[in-house]
Amino acid sequence: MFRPLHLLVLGAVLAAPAIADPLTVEGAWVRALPPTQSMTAGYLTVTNNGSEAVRIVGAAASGAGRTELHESRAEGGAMRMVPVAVLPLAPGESASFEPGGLHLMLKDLARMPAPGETVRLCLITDEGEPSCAEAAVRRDAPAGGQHHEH
Ligand SMILES: [Cu+2]
Repeated sequence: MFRPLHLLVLGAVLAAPAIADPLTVEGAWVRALPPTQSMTAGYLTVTNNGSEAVRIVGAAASGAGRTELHESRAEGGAMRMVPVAVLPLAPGESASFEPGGLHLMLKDLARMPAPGETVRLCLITDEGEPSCAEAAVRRDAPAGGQHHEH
C-alpha cells in the first residue's frame, strides 16, 4: 500500500524556514565538583550578533533537572547568589558568565559530570529559541580567565 506520509513529513522539514540564531556562545565550561554534590555552575560568553535586541530568559543543561541564571554579588562582605530573570543583550553586546559573576546554576544533576566530559549548555530567549554549545567539564577555570583569551 502506498503511504505518502513520510514524504509529507520530509517535505515539511525541508520547507521550514531557516531561522538565523543571533546568539553566539563561546568558551563554555562546567565546573566538576565532588560527586557527592548535586549542583554545579556553568560558564560561557554569549554575544548578540543579530540586528535586534535579545532577551535571555532561561537556560538548560544536559544531565541537569533544572538550570537557572544566577549572579553572584558581594553583600555585606559575603557573596550571595541571586536569580537573574532576564538578561537583555543589545545588538553587538556580549555577556560573560564567569566565576564570581553571572553563571548558570545546574541543579538536580543525575550525577556530577567528570573532567574531560562535555555538557550541552543552552541559553533560551523569550522567543523560545535555544542557543547551545558543548561545554568542557573541568575542575578549575581556564588559565588566565576568559577576559584574557583572544
Ligand atoms: Cu548560583
